[in-house]
Order: sequence, then C-alpha cells, then structure tokens
Amino acid sequence: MMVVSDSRLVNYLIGMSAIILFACPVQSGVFEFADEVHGVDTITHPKGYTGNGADLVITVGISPFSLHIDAMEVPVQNVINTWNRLIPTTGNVLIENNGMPHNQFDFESVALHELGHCLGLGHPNLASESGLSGDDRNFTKATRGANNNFDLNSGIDGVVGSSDDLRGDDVNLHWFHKESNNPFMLARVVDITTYSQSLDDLPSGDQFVVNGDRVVAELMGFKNTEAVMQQGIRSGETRRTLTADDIATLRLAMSGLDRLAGTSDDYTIELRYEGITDTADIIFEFDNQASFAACEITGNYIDLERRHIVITEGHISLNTNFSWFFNDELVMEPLEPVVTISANDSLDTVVLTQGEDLTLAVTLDPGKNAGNQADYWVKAATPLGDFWLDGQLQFRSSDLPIRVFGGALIDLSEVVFLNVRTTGWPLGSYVVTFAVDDNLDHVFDATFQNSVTFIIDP
Ligand SMILES: [Ca+2]
Ligand SMILES: [Ca+2]
Ligand SMILES: [Ca+2]
Ligand SMILES: [Ca+2]
Repeated sequence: MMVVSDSRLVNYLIGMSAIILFACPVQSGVFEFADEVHGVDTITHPKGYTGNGADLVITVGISPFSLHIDAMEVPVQNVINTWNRLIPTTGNVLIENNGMPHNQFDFESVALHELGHCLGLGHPNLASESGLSGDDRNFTKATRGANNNFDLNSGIDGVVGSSDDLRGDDVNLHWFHKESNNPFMLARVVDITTYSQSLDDLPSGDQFVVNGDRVVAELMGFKNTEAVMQQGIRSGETRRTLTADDIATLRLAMSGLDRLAGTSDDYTIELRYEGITDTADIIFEFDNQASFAACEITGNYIDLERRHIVITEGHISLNTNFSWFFNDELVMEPLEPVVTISANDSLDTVVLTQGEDLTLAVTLDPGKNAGNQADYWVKAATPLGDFWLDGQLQFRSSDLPIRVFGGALIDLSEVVFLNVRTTGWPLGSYVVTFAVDDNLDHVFDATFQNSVTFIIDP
C-alpha cells in the first residue's frame, strides 16, 4: 500500500473582516488530495474503505486532553447525526434569530465542516489554500492549468463562482451534476453517469462549474444557502445542515472504485460517537494546533491506477483564542411521519346516536419525509361498502382507491374534512383511515396510516 506523500492540513482561518476561511492545499463537489500531483479526478474515501462493498463504521471522539470537553459533547453528537442523515437542505445559513451572540463563532457549524474534511471532502471553492485573497477565493476549485496562473473572470453576471465564469486554462476539480450544473439540487443517482468534472459535460451555454457559494445561491434563487464545505463562515452565523453539493460529493465516493452506484464495491457510512477518548478514528481537540480550526488527515492509496485514496487518520484541531458558541440542544432524529385521524376530537372509538353531529379531522407531521412527494388517501369502510375522499373532498363509493391529493408531504396541524349531521345514516360500524405514502405513483400503499372507528346506534 502506497502512502500518500503528504498529509493535508485544512485550516479554517480568520480574515480581518471576521470572515473565516477554511484553508490548506485541498479541494469538494471536490475531494481532498485531488490535484496535479495525485490526479485531478482522485476520489478520497473515509477511513476503513478497502475497495469492497461495506457498511463502514467511523468512530468519532473528543480528546480527553481538550478544553471545552463538556460543552463539545452535544454539538459533536449533532454533527455526527447530520452527516449520518445526509438530508439536503436550502436556507441553511442563519444569521439572525439563530440563538447565538453576534460576536461568537458557532462550534457546531465549524465542526460539521471539519468533519467533512475528515471524510474526504475538500473545499468547492479555491479558498485560502490558493494563495488568493478576498472574493477571488470564491471561484470554483480548479488547478492553475498550463499557464500556472489562476484565470479569474467572473463573467457578465459579475458573480464569482457562477456558470458564466471564464477560467482560461484552469483545470476544474469540482464534480457537478451534468444535467443542471446546480450544486443546490441533488440527482437521484450520484455517480459518474450523472456527475462529471469535464467542462464538455456542462449544460449548453455554461462556461464553468458552479460552486455552492452563498452569493451564487442567491443568484440561482436559493436564499441564505451555502455548501457546508465552502470555506468561509462569519461570527454570529450558523450553518448546521448540509446542502445537496456536500451530499453529492460524499455519495459519489460511496459509489466506490468503479464510480458506479449500485455495484458490489459501493459502501455506506455510519459515524458513531465514542465520547471522551483519544482512540477514535476522528478526534476533536481544542489544542491550539490550528490558527482557528483545521482537520489534519493522512491517506493511503487503495487503487493507484484508478486514483482512489482512503483516509487513515483524522484529527480536528481548534483554537481556544476565539470566543466559541456551543449549541447545548441535542438535535433529535427526525422521525417517521405521524398521521392521525379523529372523530369528534377522539382518536378512540366513538359511539353516536343516529342524527348526532360528526366531525372528522386529520393531522400530519411529515418528520424526515418533509417535502417528499407522496399520495394522500382517506378511506371509509362503511355498512354500505368502501368510500374514498376525492380531490374535491367528497366521499365517493368505489371498490378501487381514489386519491385525495398527490404532492409534497407537509405539516398539517388539524384539517377538518367532514362536518355533518348523521341523520339517516345506516346503523353500524364505520372505519375511516387517513394514509400517506412514501411515493407518488397513484397506487394505494398506505405507508403511514391511522384509523378511527365510529359506531352509529339507534
Ligand atoms: Ca460569474
Ligand atoms: Ca490558468
Ligand atoms: Ca460502485
Ligand atoms: Ca403510492
């Protein structure tokens, strides 16, 4: 096994304007170790990957020699959960009303970024390791190319890092979605059939690869959104959830040596919190070995010819000479969707006298499926057979399912869909079911459902 000649120190430095920069000779959309030396299409994998399909477990701990040990425990667990979930978000940059003081730096946001480096992800932007300054650091990650200089022209829109940038002979390092060149959207399949580094694969009209910078995001219609791996965070700001770009890069790695998803060399990743220890795969430590925050990694080639490197060690250093904010709220796992249906405000069986009023209502907490496309259904099994609520909220008798609605799963606090007098209703038992699916295919799956029974007595 060949040892990669250099380790990488990925800094998060601070500029005079209080803008933090994640620095170092690295590169995500871009992978660590992707450069002229190791190959621009080098893919770097988390510790433990051998080239065979596996469910990797990567342990994460807090050094017993660190300062701020107690305060770090909650946010370190939060960032572990965030990387485990791989949920793409927009609007992830919070500057106002985020529960932290303006003059402090959010440890959780910085920890999320540094942990990404320890998994093999580099900066999608040129960043401070380019030696450039100011806004030039926000151009999309590339090598200098044949003229040995960065060619930096922000194009007609004047926005650095967007699709009209003119980059001369610079060689792109950023993996992009071939169809969209949009780092804020996640393709269903992520591998080399859908993602590329070659400018020839850009959508027609695009000049260069877009990176997940916040100004570019705004230009593309996504407010307050920035890739977590983008270098640069301000005091008083939080960035605690991932974007599509962060996830796409990791998923590309997870497609394995053949760079194709769905084959036998694919792997999954589970980060596991080990508590206070100095023997985990990745260690957090306030040891003042970084000017602000940095992840030091070393790697081994597992496939030199196909340019695959695996991280062997990750150490995240932080500096105590800054005022840090430690989130003390453990982020709960988003749960499965919860649906309820009630009859006259009761979730249990209700007995009514014929002619009495009946109110049926539903609630939906979409949980981790929020925003996913789904079929919605309401079915009533009655003494006269099955009825289905249709798109006009009318019950129709049908032996085949009829859908209420198809679209995104959203939070419904309480929606009353029937409020009637039961005069003349047949006596007997009625079971009404509210169901949502984990898909939108017009087929009644009832992935998540709840029923209520009411009985009409004389
Ligand atoms: Ca531009
Ligand atoms: Ca150049
Ligand atoms: Ca594969
Ligand atoms: Ca369905």
